[in-house]
Amino acid sequence: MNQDQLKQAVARAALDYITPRLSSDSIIGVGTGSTANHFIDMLAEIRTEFDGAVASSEATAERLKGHGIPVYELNSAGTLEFYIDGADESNERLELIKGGGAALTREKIVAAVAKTFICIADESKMVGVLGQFPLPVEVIPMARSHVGREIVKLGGDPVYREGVVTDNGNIIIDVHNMDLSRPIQAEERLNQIVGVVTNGLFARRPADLLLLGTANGVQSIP
Ligand code: ABF
Repeated sequence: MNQDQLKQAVARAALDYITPRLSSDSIIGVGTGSTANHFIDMLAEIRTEFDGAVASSEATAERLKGHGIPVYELNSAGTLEFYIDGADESNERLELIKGGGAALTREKIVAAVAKTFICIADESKMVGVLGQFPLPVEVIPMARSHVGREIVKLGGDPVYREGVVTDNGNIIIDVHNMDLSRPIQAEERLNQIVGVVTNGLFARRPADLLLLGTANGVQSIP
């Protein structure tokens, strides 16, 4: 199977996992990216079996609506049983790097609200130590230089992602070469920099379940 087929397989596994657990008033959190897009397309098959969805990005909201799936604002949604989303990297503890698609802030908010966060990813995303993938940080535009200098003090190499504006009107700095061997500590230190909105480490709130697409089938972790 190629990488896209692995993404489709984990999207299908997530659909199979949630379908028997849904009721007609369930609202599902839905993430962003190519793996999440496969999930959205499959979600359309069961759209009469749940109420609607909360989207982690404008792009996801549009795709959901395109399938006739009602999209709710998070503030009016109440409880989310599930949040299903991809990742850029995961370690064995299901601590993640996310935000390659620049949607990290809304993704982290939806993950915080959801009872169960199911991460869907192909096996290329599984790593021993997080950080091969540059860590995205969403930053208030006027704080760009300040945040960059503070990241250097933490041992990282900040790179401004040219031409990208997030759904929240902010910029992205990608952090290379920072020691992320203690992900919770790194997440908290980056959060303390004034001007940082969110960083892409999902360690304080990791995924609850990882469905990993491998050549031997979909692994369920833990
Ligand atoms: C989102 O999509 C992001 O947090 C992550 O950056 C990305 C994963 O991309 P893909 O599913 O396209 O590999 O979930």
